[in-house]
Parts: sequence; structure tokens; C-alpha cells
Amino acid sequence: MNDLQKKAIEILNKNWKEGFTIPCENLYPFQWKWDSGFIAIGLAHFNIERAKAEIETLLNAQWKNGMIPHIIFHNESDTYFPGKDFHNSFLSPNARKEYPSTGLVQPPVLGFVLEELYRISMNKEAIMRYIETHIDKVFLNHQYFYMKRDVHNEGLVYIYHNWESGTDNSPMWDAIWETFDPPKYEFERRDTDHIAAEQRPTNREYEYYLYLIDIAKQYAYDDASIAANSPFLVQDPLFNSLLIKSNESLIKLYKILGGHTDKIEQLTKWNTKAIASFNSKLWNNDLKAYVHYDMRNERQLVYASSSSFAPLFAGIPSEKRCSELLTTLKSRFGMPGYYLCASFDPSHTGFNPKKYWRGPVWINMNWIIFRGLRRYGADELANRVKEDSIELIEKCGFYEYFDPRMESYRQEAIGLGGTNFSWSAALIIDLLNE
Ligand code: 9WN
Repeated sequence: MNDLQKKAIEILNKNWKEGFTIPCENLYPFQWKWDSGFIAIGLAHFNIERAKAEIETLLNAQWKNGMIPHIIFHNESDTYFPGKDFHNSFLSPNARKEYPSTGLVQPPVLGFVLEELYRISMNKEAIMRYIETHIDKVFLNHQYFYMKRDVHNEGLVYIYHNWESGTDNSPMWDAIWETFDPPKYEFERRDTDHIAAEQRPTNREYEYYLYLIDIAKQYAYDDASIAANSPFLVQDPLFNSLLIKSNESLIKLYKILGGHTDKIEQLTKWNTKAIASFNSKLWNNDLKAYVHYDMRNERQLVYASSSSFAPLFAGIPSEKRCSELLTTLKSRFGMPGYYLCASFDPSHTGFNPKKYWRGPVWINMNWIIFRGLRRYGADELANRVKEDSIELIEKCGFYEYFDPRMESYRQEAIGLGGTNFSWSAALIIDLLNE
């Protein structure tokens, strides 16, 4: 085992809090949904019992309608804002009283995470017993998405908040912020106690974030009312790709378990419809990339971002479209002097190489893109994504995100955002053992 891997394991051990792993000390002191999924993949390489517990703890907090919240406030901490009192999940009759949470979701990673646990685990029989116990909860979660968040029955689900996308302050949301004007809020940020403000969203952006939650709270987190009233209603290519990939994984796992023909049929129907709609609604032929769709204003948000390449992971593009997408990846993101993969189009005026989701490289996105490229046989590009990820972490440490411009490391190698960041550690372990 090399030193990088040893250090990654140390970080995951340190961030483990009896049942789940925090993404980052102080900055993110609770359990986050998609973080837990990526973290479980890393844990599975050295402590499968912990990987199982990570997912189980998350699933325990699943709402009665199948929704799995984006943050679960298992523990008390005053180093994060907004906390459980602001989110007030108990407004919803669906929330679990034992688990204060948000009323938001995050990208649906659990289906493919279960498949990863199966792949990594040495004891296939034991892991299948575990999967058998939990898989229906993930199926119910997908059912929730298609029943409650696919308002036009087109196989594409919406998100109603940028925090649901996981790519919180990406410049594509600026186009949505222009369409409404939230009131001023009195609040105290905590993130900027830990991280330089220029690497985080602005206060005004936080007012948009809080206002969207207030609207959802006004309707007690009722999905139909949110769909009718939220000014933010978006079909996100990353979110929908991960749902499609997770559907595919559930199909594979149900087949290994045997039986379950009704669920396999349902998952297959969802995916057939989803992939067709995805290719007709979320592809932009001028940009030659997958983009977001703003349902409230009935328009595509024509920006290339790391989310544009997530469909490769789910097998969504045809071979022809894949080759167009790879041209976009190489020409807009993979120019000489750039690490792959910037989170936002470096040629766009909204690009900021040091600010959160407005440009920096994120290891979870690189892992998704790496897997997608491999799926389509683009091995050279895939290896570049893998090597860039490892090089950045070797240079700077296990940071949350990284400046994609090589020139910025000439004098000093400094990572961005939180340090000892759990999914960076977990996914490097997986890449190193690939
Ligand atoms: C809000 C935990 C999370 C990640 C997100 C990332 C960041 C939270 C925040 O941290 O978001 O969910 O407060 O900024 O954007 O992807 O899951 O690591």
C-alpha cells in the first residue's frame, strides 16, 4: 500500500463518527447523502463493515415517501449554517421523527454504490445478503423520484434547489437567479469561518438558497406544491445520469438476487423512457454537450460543465454523440496547461478557477467522468483524468477542490476549500485499486 493510500485511510478513520463519516471537520459536520455514497466506495476497500454501516445509517433516515434527505443531523454542531432549525424537516408528515434532516435531496448515487460494494467486496455471499436487505429501499427512493418529481411523465426528474444538484454555485444557476428577487435575510455564515470567502458563494447567493427553502417550507415540503410554486425547477444532466446509472445497477443486482421480475421490468421501463428524453431534451447541438433544462422558464441553460459529461457513466450517448462529446471535453476542458476536469467551461466569462463549483476540479466528478470514459473505451482520456486526480492530491493534499490551471502550482501547490476531505480520500483509494 503506498503512502497516499495510507493517508487516505487515516482521513477516513478520523472523519468516522460511529455510524457515518462527516465530509470535512467543522466545515461539514453532519452526514451528507452523496458524500456517504462515495465514501462507502472507499471504505469498502479496507473496512467493508464500515461501508455497510455508512449506507445503512443513511437509509435509516429515509422518509416515509421514499425520499432520502441531503443532510441528516445525527449530531449537534454549531459550525455549519443552515442547520436543522432552519431546515425544519418536521414540517413534513413524511419526515422521520428520530432523524432531523433537510427537506432536500442530493444526486441518487446509492444504486451504483451498492453495485460497487458488490464489486469490491471479497465475500460475495455476505455482501449479497446485505444488498438483499437494503435494495428495496433504494428502489423506493427511485419510485419517489419518478412519481413525485417527474411532473410531465417524461422520465426526467427535477431538482428544486441548487443544493440538490451537488454543484451548488455553478454559473448556470446565475441565469435562474436573474428570474426572481429574494428578500434580504439576517443570518450568520459559518462556512466562511473555515474557508476564505473568495472560494465560497456570496452572501447574496445564500439569500437565494435560503429563500428557496423557505418556499418549500411554506408548503411543508410537499412535492406537488413545490413543483407548482418554486422559481427553481431544473432537469439536471448530472442528477438524471446518476439516477439512470443507479437504475441500471439495481437491475443487475436484482438479477443476481433472482426473482424480482416486476421491479426489473419497472426499472427497465424507467430507463428506456429516461434515456430517450435525456437525449432529445438535454443535448445541445451547437455546444455539442449535455446541458441543464430550466423547466420554469422552458429553456435549456446552454453552458458546458463537468455535469455535461456524466451521461457517459450511464451509457446515455450513442457512439456518434459520444465522439462529439469527447471533442468538447478535449477542446474546452482538456487544453494544454489544464488539469481535467474543470467544473465549469474555462472559456466562459463565468469561469472562476478558485471558486467552488465555478471552475475548480472536484475528485467525485473526475471519478464519474473516468468511469464514463472507460465505459466508452476512451482509455487514454480516462487515464489522463485518473492521473490528473492523483497528481493534484499528491501535490496539494486531500482538498475539497483544485484550481485546474497548471500554472497556478508553479510557485506553491495549494488546494482549495476544506482539507482532509472524505470523498477525495475515498475515491483516490478506489482509483488506486482500480
Ligand atoms: C451544501 C458536503 C457538501 C457536498 C456538496 C458541496 C457542499 C454544502 C455546502 O458540501 O455543499 O450541501 O454547505 O456548501 O457543494 O456537493 O455534498 O461535502
